[in-house]
Amino acid sequence: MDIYSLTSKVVILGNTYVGKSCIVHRQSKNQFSIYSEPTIGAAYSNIPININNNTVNLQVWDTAGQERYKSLAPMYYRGASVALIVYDITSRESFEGAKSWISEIKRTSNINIFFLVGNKCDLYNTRTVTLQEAESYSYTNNIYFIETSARSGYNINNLFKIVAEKISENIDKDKKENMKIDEFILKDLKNKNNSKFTFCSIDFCSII
Ligand SMILES: Nc1nc2c(ncn2[C@@H]2O[C@H](COP(=O)(O)OP(=O)(O)O)[C@@H](O)[C@H]2O)c(=O)[nH]1
Ligand SMILES: [Mg+2]
Repeated sequence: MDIYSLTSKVVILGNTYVGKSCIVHRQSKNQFSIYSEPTIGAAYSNIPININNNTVNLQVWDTAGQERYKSLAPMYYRGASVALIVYDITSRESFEGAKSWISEIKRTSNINIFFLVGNKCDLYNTRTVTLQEAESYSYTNNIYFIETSARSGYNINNLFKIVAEKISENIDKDKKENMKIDEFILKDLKNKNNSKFTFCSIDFCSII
């Protein structure tokens, strides 16, 4: 039985043709088609992931080629808690694109969980972006990094599982912080019962 079930908006962005729609399709339908049709309109897929008996519903928003128009992007990532920024490991241009997506989203949103996703790693023979370069960029910018292949399915499950884990960890952290305040109030109430009056205002509690 679920202890909790939560829904979180996840946005997938990056240059056109890097495999964003195929990644979502592979995870939600376990299928891959080389004749990927452009998404019609903005589409979201609900991807439920089980983490320690809790369900994290990832509401993954994919664009329909509007990623070409960067000015439209904030419409997609508004309210999202995680951003997956995809590039194609055989296209240096798409890696540079991913970096500019990351700085743009950091500058204009509250999203603080980023994943840099190097897709098409089945084409490793023709890669132009090395693992080391992408790892070092991610490390410096404090974001997660993973290489995937929507074509073979490599690391696709892992990617969505780690995304759900990070969302769940964030929720747990918030819960623990709230608990600290509750415990403090409880302790104070006990003091009151011990006859000495102690005043505990919420403002005071919240800065503990
Ligand atoms: N070899 C290979 N091709 C891929 C992979 N993922 C996507 N593609 C191909 O890349 C093209 C663009 O994919 P699509 O998902 O439409 O890209 P989007 O524009 O980023 O949504 C399509 O022809 C896909 O078949 C992959 O992991 N490996
Ligand atoms: Mg697409």
